[in-house]
Amino acid sequence: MTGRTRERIWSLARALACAAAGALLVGCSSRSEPIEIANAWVAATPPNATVAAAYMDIVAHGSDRLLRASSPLAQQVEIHQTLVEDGVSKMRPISELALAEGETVKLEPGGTHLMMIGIASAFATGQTVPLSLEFERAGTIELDVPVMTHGTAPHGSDHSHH
Ligand SMILES: [Cu+2]
Repeated sequence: MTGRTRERIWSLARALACAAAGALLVGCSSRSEPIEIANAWVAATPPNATVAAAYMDIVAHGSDRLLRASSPLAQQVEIHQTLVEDGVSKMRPISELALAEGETVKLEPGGTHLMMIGIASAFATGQTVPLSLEFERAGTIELDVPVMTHGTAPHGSDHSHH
């Protein structure tokens, strides 16, 4: 058994133990995943759209940087910031997104988001969109992101289970 395999089994065992103990106990959060993605969604688009925006919460357990993103359904995916200049809201591409340790970075409407440019076809509710995020340290994380409309999209972890 390699050290890496042993490490994986150990972290699985710890994750199971944590789940049994109640996953939200302080000190019980698994540190095996350097980056966690939560509440990811892609906004549904009008029928003839060529762009779509993706949103999510990125939790970094160590400092990291989101270097680039891609999707087989878009020609390119840019990291965008929304800025208000002279009262007009504008989007501007940024080359990377810094993540501080322990911080949750929210990609949300009106703020930072991923812009999918040159999408193959419109995105409708019920569909999922593959997204690949490349982090400097955590490596590549593949996601299947549900398409939602603004009204039904997740707003954060305070939306707990019923
Ligand atoms: Cu944008």
